[in-house]
Formats: sequence, structure tokens, C-alpha cells
Amino acid sequence: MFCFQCEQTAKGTGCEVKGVCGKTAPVAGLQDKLVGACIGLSKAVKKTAATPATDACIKKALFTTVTNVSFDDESLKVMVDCVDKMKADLDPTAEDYDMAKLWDDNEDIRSLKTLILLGVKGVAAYAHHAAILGYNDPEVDAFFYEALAAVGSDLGMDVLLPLVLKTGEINLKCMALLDKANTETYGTPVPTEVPLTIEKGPFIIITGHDLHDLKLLLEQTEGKGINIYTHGEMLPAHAYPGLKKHTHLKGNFGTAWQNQQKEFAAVPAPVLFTTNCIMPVKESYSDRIFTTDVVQYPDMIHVGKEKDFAPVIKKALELGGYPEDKEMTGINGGKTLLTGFGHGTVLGVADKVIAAVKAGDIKHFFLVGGCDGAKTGRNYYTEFVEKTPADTIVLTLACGKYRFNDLDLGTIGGLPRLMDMGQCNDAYSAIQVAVALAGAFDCDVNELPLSMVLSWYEQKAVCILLTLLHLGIKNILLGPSLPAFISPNVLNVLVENYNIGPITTPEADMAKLLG
Ligand code: FSO
Ligand code: SF4
Repeated sequence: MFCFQCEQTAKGTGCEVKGVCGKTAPVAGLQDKLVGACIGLSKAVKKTAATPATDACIKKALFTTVTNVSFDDESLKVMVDCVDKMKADLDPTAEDYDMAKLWDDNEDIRSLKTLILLGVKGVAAYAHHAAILGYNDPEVDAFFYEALAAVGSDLGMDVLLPLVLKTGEINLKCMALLDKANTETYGTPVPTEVPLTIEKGPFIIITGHDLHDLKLLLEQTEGKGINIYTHGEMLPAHAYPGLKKHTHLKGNFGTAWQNQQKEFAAVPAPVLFTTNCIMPVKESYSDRIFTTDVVQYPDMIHVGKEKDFAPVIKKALELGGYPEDKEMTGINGGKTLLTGFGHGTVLGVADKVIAAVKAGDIKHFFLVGGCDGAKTGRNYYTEFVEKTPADTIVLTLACGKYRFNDLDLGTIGGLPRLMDMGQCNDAYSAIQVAVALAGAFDCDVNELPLSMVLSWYEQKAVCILLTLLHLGIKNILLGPSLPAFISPNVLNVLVENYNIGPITTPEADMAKLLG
């Protein structure tokens, strides 16, 4: 096997025997086969035409190969067959692509093609969520075929480099689509305080990004005496009016994804995974794990398309939850978390923010966002946030925030200094705010007192980074380490054009960014 798509890849170069994530060589082989089949399908579609079925299939297939989504060879085999059949129906002569060709290619070509491939995997995840809510963008859907066909063709750097940036451009459109889907379906997020105490009695933990699954679970548990707690990337769901109106959506359980094996070990409740990040399931809690949609893990109960969560509900009633309310805290001891500061909320008080900047009360904005992960060195982000001066605002998003989202950083002019904008796809909100500030101050985004200190783990972070580069955003600090798939020459291009760099120490970076 060969896989170097995530931040924790073996030795910082690539997993070749077994994935650090727990992925086996056969599963890695099947994921490569699935991507190779999608490349074949893209070539077939270019000759004929895409259909809603091929669009849906390609999004689901790409999402399935994202890190910590599927560990299940049986369902992967079914998917490969399904893509192959679709391809053969369109063009019997189209052949699957052998991914070994990519892994063995010249390192710069491999690097650019990998940026495109991993970028579209992230876009596919967001497009898949939007499609579930009935929102599709033909331009986004068409790009999957263009990008994949390019990955499977002999092309030079001159063609691939613009496609890397186009991946970022398309992802911006896709994040806008998902923002529209979420807010039109569930309302504009409002600032919401989320308890960490688990109330006594039966409960269900729901994790991942899919708000539609949460909505269905809330409806199916209504009046049954079962409380619902979010976990990981589901936390921002509390801020949506259409979801928070369900009074049994009580709070948030646990911290970021990489702590699940410890946090789920003794919990008297089932856990429903709607997307990544699922880790290899330990025996201590394997009777309580349920998956749905793209997430699959061998031997776990999978809730199919019919979305009947009855087995999860039955398990919650059987386990019964805690006998008394159980007080829990975030990793820094905080008892509640605050979320719901999307572009709707922040731009709603734009006048206040702009006045505070003009009066000198707000000196700087930091966007400290991205994924969390298990590797050491990620304490950097906690320390960085702790060190931000009292006259600065910290915007955050995605699961990396669990390192610091229970800290009380106080307020500036009635606004909390730490504002959670939502899931990773809500990077769209951060971009909207940055663009609005640039407009208000009549300057370029790069001239704003705004610094981006990002953490990455998997492929959604790749497409977000490409969006920021597409927008011409410079001086991004990225950690905890730079991606293995960026070759020295490609890195040079990124440094020369965007001055992107690795994080160093919180002290040195803070001094540099404020200096
Ligand atoms: Fe985290 Fe996992 Fe949102 Fe990623 S939950 S690591 S960027 O999947 O999706 O931030
Ligand atoms: Fe390794 Fe990451 Fe690939 Fe898993 S997803 S096999 S940890 S590079």
C-alpha cells in the first residue's frame, strides 16, 4: 500500500505497511481502486455526459476515501463494482486508472496531482452534505470529472498548477452552497452556550458533520425520554434554530475526535457516526458504535438509506445512561462551550466590530482553526490562543478548537474574544468576515490586521487551504507539520507566491504576526 494523504502519515513520508490511522493494506488497495474507477468514470463522462446518478456516485465515492471515513472492505468492494458498472454503461472502452502510476510519478507532478485529488476529496464531502439537503451546483459537480480526468492524464506543471488553484475556487463555491443549504434549511446560527454536563437517563451521542442525520435523529427520539449530545464536529449544530428548538438536544459530549477511544470506553450510551473521524473501534465500546452514510467499520451496525435509527434508540434505552447528572469539562476545565458565530452573527454586529477596530479597542484578529489530531506538537494551538493579547479577537472553526474552546478569554465591547464560527466548511464564514472587513477599511484582505494560524489533518483541510490560496491570502502559518505530498519545488512556489510557512513556537509566531 501507499498512502500519504493525511498529517499523521508514517515517518512524515507515507504509510506503506499499515496506516497510522488503522487502515489495512487491503482497505488502502480498495480505496485506490475506487479512486482509479472514479478516474475511469470521469473519462467516460467526458465522452458522453454526466447524469445526476454519476454526480451523486462520484461525490460519495470520493468522500468514502477521506481519512477516517471507511475501514470496511466489503462495502468498498460494492462501491468499486457500482462505479465500474456505471462507467461501462456510459463507455465500455473506458479503463480504470492504476493509482500506482501516480504514486510512482515524478515528485513534482505527483505533488500537484495529489493536491488536486485530495482537494476534490474534500470538496466532494461538502458537496455530498449539500446534496443531501437538495442543493447541487452544476459547476461544482462538473469539476469532479475535470479534476479526476486531469489526475489520470499526462499533463505538465503548467496545466496542473492552475488546476490546483481552480480546486480552491470550486471549493469556495461548494462551501457557499453548503452554507446556503444549512442556513436555508435550519436557519442562521445564533450564539449559543452549550453545556458539557450529561443529564441522567438515556442518551445518544452523535458525531460527524451531517446536520440532516441529527435532525432525523432528533425527530425519531422526540418524546421518548432520550437526550441527544453532540460530539466533535457536530457541536455547531446547537446554534441552528431549526435544530436547537428540539429541547432534548442537550449538550456536547467529549472533545476532539482523536480522544474517542478513551472517551467512549465507559460511556453508557450509543454513539452514531455520521462522517469522519472514526478511529479503530476498541472492544470496550464496540457494542455501542453505529454508523450511517459514508462511514463504515467492519461488524458495526450500519443504518442505511432508510435512516431508521431504531437500533440506536433501542441501545440507548437498554444502556440507560448515567444514574445521576454527570458533570464533565473541556480539556482546560471549562463547563460550557460557546458556538454560533457564523457570518450571519458576526456581520450582524459589523458596525460594532469596525468601530472597535477604529477606536483601537481591537488591534488584531487571529483565525486559529482547522483539524485536531493525535500527534504531539498540537499543544502549540492552546498556547498560542492563551498568549493572544487582550485587545485581539480569536475566530475559530473545525475540531482543532477543542484544544482551547473551553477557555474564558473575556470580552471586548460586549463581544466574546473567542468566537466559534462552526465546522471546517464554515471557513466560508471566516472568508465572508475577512472580505467584509477589507471592504469596510477599503483595503486588500492581506492588509487587514488579520493572521491565519491553521492546523490540518485530512483532505477537507486541503481544499480549504487551496481556497485561501485561490483568494490570494498570504502569510498563512500551517501546522503541526507540512504535508508529505508537497514536494520541495511545489513548496517553493507556495512560499514565493503566498509566503506560506510552518508554525514555529507560539512566542516567536505571535511576535512575528503582531510585529
Ligand atoms: Fe476535524 Fe475530522 Fe472538520 Fe476534518 S473532525 S479532522 S477537517 O474530519 O472535518 O475538522
Ligand atoms: Fe496513513 Fe493517513 Fe493514509 Fe491513514 S490516511 S494510511 S494514516 S496517510
